[in-house]
Amino acid sequence: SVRAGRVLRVGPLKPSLMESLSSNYDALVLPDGDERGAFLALHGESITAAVTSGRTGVDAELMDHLPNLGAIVHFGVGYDTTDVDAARARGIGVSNTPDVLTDCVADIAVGLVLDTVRQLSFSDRYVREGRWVAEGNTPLTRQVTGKRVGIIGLGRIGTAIADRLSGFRCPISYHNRNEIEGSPYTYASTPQALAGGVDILIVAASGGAGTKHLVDSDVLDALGPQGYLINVARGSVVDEEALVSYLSDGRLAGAGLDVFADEPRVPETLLGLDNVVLLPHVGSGTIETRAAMQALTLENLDQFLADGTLTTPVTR
Ligand code: 8YV
Repeated sequence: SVRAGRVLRVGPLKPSLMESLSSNYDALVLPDGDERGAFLALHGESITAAVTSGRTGVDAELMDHLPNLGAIVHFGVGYDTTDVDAARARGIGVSNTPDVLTDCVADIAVGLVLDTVRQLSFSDRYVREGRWVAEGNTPLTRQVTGKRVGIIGLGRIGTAIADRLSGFRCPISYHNRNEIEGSPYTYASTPQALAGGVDILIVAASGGAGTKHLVDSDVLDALGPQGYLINVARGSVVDEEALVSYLSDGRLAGAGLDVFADEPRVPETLLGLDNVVLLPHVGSGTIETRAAMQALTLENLDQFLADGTLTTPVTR
C-alpha cells in the first residue's frame, strides 16, 4: 500500500544519518540499476522528500518519476549533482548545509597550502623511507608567510580561507562573478588576471556548469612555474588533464588537491609526483562538523515535513 509523504534516500550517506533515516523516518532507499524502474513505479508517487548529497544528487529524470517530490535535502554544502534548474521549474525546494563546515574546509585549505609549499608530506615520506640517513637533508622549500594568495570564489569558505591566510601576512586577491562591495581584498575580473598576480591560487568556488574548467591552461600559464594551485572545491572547476601535464613537466611548482574530477579515482600520473599533495576529499571530515551537517540535514527534513519549508534553502 502506498503511504503519503514518504522520504527517499538517494545514494550513500554518513552511516549514522542512513540509520536515522531508516529508523526514525521509515525512509525508502533508491535502488541502483535494474531494480530502479519497478521501485519507482511502485513508490514514486508516495515520495515527497529526497535526502542526498553532493556525491549523488537528483537529476531531472529521477524528478520525473517523483511527481509529488517537494524537497531535495542535501548533506553537504555543494549540490552540483542535483539539477537545480529542473527542481526550480517543478517547484521543488533544494537545501544544503552551509556555514557548519566552513571552518573545517578552510582549515584543510590552509593545511594544503602549508603541506604543498613546505613539502610536509614529501618530507614525512623521506624520513620514513630512510632517506634522511641515506641522502641527508631534503631540498629547501619556499616560504609561505607573505606569499600573494588568490582565491577563486570568495564565498563563506573562500572568506574563511582569506581571513586565516591574512594571519600569515599574505596579500589576498580574489575572483568572483561579481566584485564584493566593501571587501578588504583585491578584486580581479578574470581567473587569468587573478592567477597572473599571485603565488598561490586557491579554488573555493561552487561546482556545476557555471564554474566548469574555470581554471584552464591559460590560468595555469598565468600562475606560472613558481605558482601553486590548491583546490578544496570541486574537481570540475579545474581542467584536470591540463593540471596533470603542467605538474609533470614543471610548468607549475606544485598542487594541493582535496577534490578530483572523477572521485575516488585520482589520475595515475599524480601518484608519482612529489610536488603534489593528494587528499581523499576530507575538507569537512571531522566528527564535529559531520555531526553538525547531519543535524542541519535533519532540521531541513523535519521542517519540510512539518510545514513544507526548508531551514537552509538554496531554492524554495
Ligand atoms: C562532502 C562536500 O562531500 O559539503 C560538500 O559539498 O563536498 C563535503 O562536505 C560530504 O561528504 C557531503 O557529501
